[in-house]
Amino acid sequence: MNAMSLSIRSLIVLTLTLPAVGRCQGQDSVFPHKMPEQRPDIPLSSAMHRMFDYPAPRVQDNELFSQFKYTRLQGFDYHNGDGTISRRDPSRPIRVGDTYHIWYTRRQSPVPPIGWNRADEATDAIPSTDWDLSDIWHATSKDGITWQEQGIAVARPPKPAPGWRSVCTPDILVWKGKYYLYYQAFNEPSGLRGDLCPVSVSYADSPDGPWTHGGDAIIPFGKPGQWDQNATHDPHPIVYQGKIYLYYKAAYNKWPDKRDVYAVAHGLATADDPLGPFHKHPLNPVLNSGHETTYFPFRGGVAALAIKDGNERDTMQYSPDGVNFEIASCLSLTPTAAAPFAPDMFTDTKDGRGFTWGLCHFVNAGTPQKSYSILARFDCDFSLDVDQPGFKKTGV
Ligand code: AAL
Repeated sequence: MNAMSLSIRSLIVLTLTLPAVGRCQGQDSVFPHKMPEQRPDIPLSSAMHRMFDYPAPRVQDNELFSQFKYTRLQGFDYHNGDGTISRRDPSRPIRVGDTYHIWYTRRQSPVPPIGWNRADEATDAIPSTDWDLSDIWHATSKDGITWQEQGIAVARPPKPAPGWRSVCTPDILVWKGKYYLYYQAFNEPSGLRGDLCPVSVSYADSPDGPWTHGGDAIIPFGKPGQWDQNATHDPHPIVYQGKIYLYYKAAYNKWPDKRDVYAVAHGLATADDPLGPFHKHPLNPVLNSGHETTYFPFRGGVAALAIKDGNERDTMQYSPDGVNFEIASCLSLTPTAAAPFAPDMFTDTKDGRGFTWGLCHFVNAGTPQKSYSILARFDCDFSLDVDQPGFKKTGV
């Protein structure tokens, strides 16, 4: 799969054409068109009835629709896929000078993970899941495709400090010239109660470190019975309205295996200081779907990509205020753990311009017995400034 490149253009896209729905042309609105009025004298099926509830254009043909092209990254060694090394959950890339920087979960263990359902057999050397026994690593690139691994940014602290078992799923904030990494801190193997973990933070004067521990449990769990009582995961900060807007995920009823009542949602916590305190928004949760968190400033509001989990998975959503999200488009083959390179994600812009690429991960790259994940690049067209060839918003 050297320089593997899967082109979504080769897929046939079925285009639903509604006569009164035009192309997106407005400069100020994500939803510039209205559906035609429903005619009460014409009987409708359920499907056609609810069509009139949707703002138009939806599904595709608007500026928050795109397809995705995936490219394997160069420069990362995976030990010939024996499952003993894994990279996943990349941060969003940032550009400093002429260099891109990323941070990510990196597991290197003598054996591949044995599986969450055997977590009670995990030891200090045997990982349960792919993100157990991990550290946060740093890599750099000049072109976003070929990467040089630079080494550990944030290591597991000694037991019993929070995160001694695993630190993973980082994301980055640049705020007033300093760099902040937010990440999950595990005190037990994933699959036991390890996943019921909160967020820690470390900071540095340079993307090259050194990183100083800045706090634990900075997004506290909700009270018993609340949606985020057990976990605050996937921390994902942007700068919006002069504040740090940190989105996070809580998965409830994930462990033990009660998948019939499993659900995910995303919350928002805001702060004036990267080390906190963070204040949870009273309307939390603000997104009802998405296994990981992907948010970016778009026009005057905030857009969010919901992937993998939930009734609204595989949608791009838009909110005029960072809180009240509506589906803007339905997407196919979305990037998992998407981490876009949006140059204005920390500039407190009032006119977010979107992005054309980012990083993501593919899980289960190996066999079930030798499981590991790889990082990949995706290209797309959620940019208001750059037309990506081959990603026309009208589809194929
Ligand atoms: C990821 C993230 C979180 C979960 C696990 C590791 O994709 O959602 O980090 O805990 O899976």
